[in-house]
This record gives sequence, structure tokens and C-alpha cells, in this order.
Amino acid sequence: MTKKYYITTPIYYVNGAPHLGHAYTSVAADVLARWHRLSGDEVFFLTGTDEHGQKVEAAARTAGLAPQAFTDRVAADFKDMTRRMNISNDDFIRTTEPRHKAAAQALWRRLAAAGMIYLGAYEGFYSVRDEAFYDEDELTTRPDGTRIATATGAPVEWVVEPSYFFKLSAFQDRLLAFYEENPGFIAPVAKRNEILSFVRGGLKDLSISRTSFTWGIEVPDDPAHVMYVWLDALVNYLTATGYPDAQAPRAAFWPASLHLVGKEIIRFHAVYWPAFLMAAGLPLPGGVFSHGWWTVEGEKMSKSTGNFIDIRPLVDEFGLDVMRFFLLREVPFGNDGDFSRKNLIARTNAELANGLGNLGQRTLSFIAKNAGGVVPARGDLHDVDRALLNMAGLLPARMTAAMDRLAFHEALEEVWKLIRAADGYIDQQAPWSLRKTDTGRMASVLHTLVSVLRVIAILLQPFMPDAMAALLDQLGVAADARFFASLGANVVEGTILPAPVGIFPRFVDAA
Ligand code: ME8
Repeated sequence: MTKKYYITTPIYYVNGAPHLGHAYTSVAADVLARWHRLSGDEVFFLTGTDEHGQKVEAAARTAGLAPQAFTDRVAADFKDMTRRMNISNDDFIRTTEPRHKAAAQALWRRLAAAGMIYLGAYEGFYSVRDEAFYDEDELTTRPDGTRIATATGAPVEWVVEPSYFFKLSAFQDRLLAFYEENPGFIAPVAKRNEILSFVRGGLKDLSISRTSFTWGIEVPDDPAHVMYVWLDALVNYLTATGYPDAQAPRAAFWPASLHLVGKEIIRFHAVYWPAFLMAAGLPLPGGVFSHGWWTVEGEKMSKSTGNFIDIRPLVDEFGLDVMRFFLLREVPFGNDGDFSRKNLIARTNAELANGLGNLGQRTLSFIAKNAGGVVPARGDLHDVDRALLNMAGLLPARMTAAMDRLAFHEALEEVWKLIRAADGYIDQQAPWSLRKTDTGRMASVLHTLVSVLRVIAILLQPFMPDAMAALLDQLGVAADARFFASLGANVVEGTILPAPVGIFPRFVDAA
């Protein structure tokens, strides 16, 4: 039976344009979605936009637009980024859609019916930038007397208003038991520990409605309240499966396999969300993975310094797959990283242009010139050939082990070990010399290289879909033989190969 795999990105706030950070999460989720599709899983991949709340309402006001007109515009920009990054999402959810309002209200009713919601009054700190409530002990007082959230540096304001509360305090023990039974639920481990100590420290009931503004989903039966934007937002993951319709075509995708998020929103996904689901009697997702943050040329991307970088001009300049590769190769997933042009150029020149690109080009142009432009005959294999082919044979398992841990950089390092070995093999076997002395042996060496390139190109498809499609075309691999299930097959001797063209350019740093 095929396995179902449901992966999500956060839904991004439409208070500003998409930037490198959003593209990063979307690319990572896309690589996983493509990886699972090629493995034969039935995949549902969701991304989208978070369009309600005070922060978005304020951004619309600043832009001089009505909230819906404003969110329509920014959501279109996120859709454009998604398309430009070649993200293979199966759905794009916007929280202003009727299907989502219906789902959020249905969940609210279910929580209310279970006795998990009560009316009270909230008196405390709120950060609009983080759309989060904070306790006094989570704040720092600045020299000028204003207070900010210690974790994020976001300003807070004092709020007093009627509010509905969710009985989060009742879930401390159940959550701790759940984390204990599902040690892989929160990753990486440092985040798991952070969440464990937060929950062990005690949970207070959570304010889940607001009355001081109107840009949100109405609370059922009490239109003076709109839902707290995080309750609204988290439900998106259910909405897309057709919730509350248990017969919806995608209903069977719940529970999600993995929520991929940035490290600043782990608490919402690993504490509040499972508690809401437990309270509603719904199954919990398979896991939440939080990745690190990118800075740009050593600086935090921030609205105040205006150094948010849009990835799209970089894609135009360097190429889509170069950017996709770099984001996942440069920084161990889970860690913070710094984006610099210098590193982008250095790494992609070394590993794409001079590494994989050169290996492909060297092999294929030699075949075009000296071996009739067809996949050469295998002949008798020598130990060196077998050693390289064995290494290629082990690659799928090695990569899978890394991919299962979301260690993208390690999965890629496994590929590059093989590329370096193949480079050494060409130098040592010197097909250009064999051409004069032993054309049978030359054919075997070239056959071995084409076999190895085929495995590499198939396995790298999730990271660089277009570039690897081009390489597989040049290797004469049929379109229906590019799945992981096809890895055990081999290149077919005598297949006519198209004229080889380089797939990765070499960059010169003008700076
Ligand atoms: O938090 N580096 O939306 P958001 C890496 N709407 N990733 C980054 C990043 C950076 N510098 N900046 C942003 C929200 N991200 C909520 C989510 S989900 C139910 C609701 C990525 O627009 C990262 O994935 O602030 C982060 O978690 C997300 O964008 C935050 O996007």
C-alpha cells in the first residue's frame, strides 16, 4: 500500500512581501515533498498565507487599502514566489477563504462543545509583531522604560479586553506524556528540550479571541469577538484536508506527517496546536521540525533596516536550481546561517560548475566526440569500476538515512563524496589514453560513469528538478525511469544521447 505523506510550510503573514526566509522553508518542504513522491508515497503538500490579525490589519492601513484588497495583493505575491521557486505544492491556502472560515468555526464549536472554552477577560501583554501573549517574566525592560519580548525583541502593549479562553492549563500532563511517548515529535533535540521545560514550567489558559479590532474570523455565536489569529492560522492544516467533512477527498491525509516551521514559532506548533487537537479529539501530527534563521551578509533581516532580500532577483541572476541547492547545502538544517554572495559563488562554482557539472560535461562530451554519441557497452568490469558502482549503489540508503532526519546538507554531502570519487576515477582511468590503446576498456569506463551519473541525477531531482531533468535527458534516461524504484535498473547500451550542454554556469564575483 502506498504511504500517505502530508507536509506543510507555515502559512506566511501577508503584512509584507516574501523574502529569502520564506523561500527557504518552502524549498525545504518542496524537497521533502518531491523526495517522498519519487519514493512512491502519496504526497499532499500544503503552503499558503495567514491573512488575519492586527498585524496584517495595520499593514493594510499603512498601505491605504482595505484589508481584503491588501491581502489579495500580497497573497498574489507569495503565490508568485512559490511558483518562481518551483514549489510543487498541491494546494495553496488563504485564511480569508470561505472554506477556511468554515473549518475554523467548526473547530471552535467542537472545542466549545467539549467544554474547553470559557468567557473571561484578558489583562496582560500582547505583541502585535509576534501576534503573541507574553507573561511578565518573558519581558525585558529597555533603558527608556518600554518593554519588549526577551525572545524576539518585539515591543509589547498592555491589553485589557473581554476574551474567550482555551483551557490550556488542563493539558500539561497529557502533553508531557505525549512528548515522552513520541520522542521524535519535536526536532531538533535542542528545541524539544526547550519545549519540555516550557511545558514543565506550567501552562496557563490561553486567550483565544480579541475584541479590539475586527479583521479576523468571527467567533461563532458572539460576533463581538474575532478568533485569536494563531488559532485561526493553525486550523489551516486541517482546512486543506476538507475539515470538518470526513468524506472530503483529502480527509485521509490527516494527521499531517510533518509541520516544517521556523524556530520562532515552535511553541505554537508543538504546544498550542497539539493541545487544541487533543481537546477536539483529533489525531496529532507526526512531527514538528524547526529550522534556523538566515541573516544576510551578517545582519538580521528586518523591516527597520530594510535589508529583507527577495530571492527572485537572485534566481534571475544565478538560476533557480543554483539557489535551491545553495540554501540547503550551505547550512545544516536546524542551524542559523548567514547568506553571502561570496559564499554563494564560491560554493556553487566549486560544487555545481566544477563538481557535478564538470563531471557530467567531461563524460558526455567525451562520449559525443569519441564513442559515437551513444551509451557505451559495459564490457568486463574491473575492481575499480565495481568499487565506484558499489558506492553509487549505497547512495540511496545513505541519502535516505539523512533525509529521514531532514539533514539535507548531509544527504548532499553523500552525493558529493560520490562525485569526488568519480572525478578521481576518470583521472585514474584516463579514457583519453584508453582511446588509443583499448577502446573496449574505454567503453567500460564511460559506461560506468554514465551509470553513476544516472544514479546521482535521479537522487538529486528533489533538490534541482530542472537541472536534473536536463541531465537525465542528456543521459538518455526515459521520463518514466526516473523514480527511486528505477534506481536498480541501468542505462541502456546503445541509447542515442543528445548533444551535451553544460548545466551549471561558472560565476565571477564582480564585487
Ligand atoms: O509566523 N530565516 O508567518 P511569517 C529563515 N503566519 N526562515 C525564515 C526567516 C529567516 N530569516 N524569516 C521567515 C508566521 N522565515 C505565521 C505562521 S503557521 C500556522 C502561521 C520563515 O510570515 C520561517 O519558516 O512571520 C518562519 O517560521 C516563517 O517564515 C514565518 O513567517
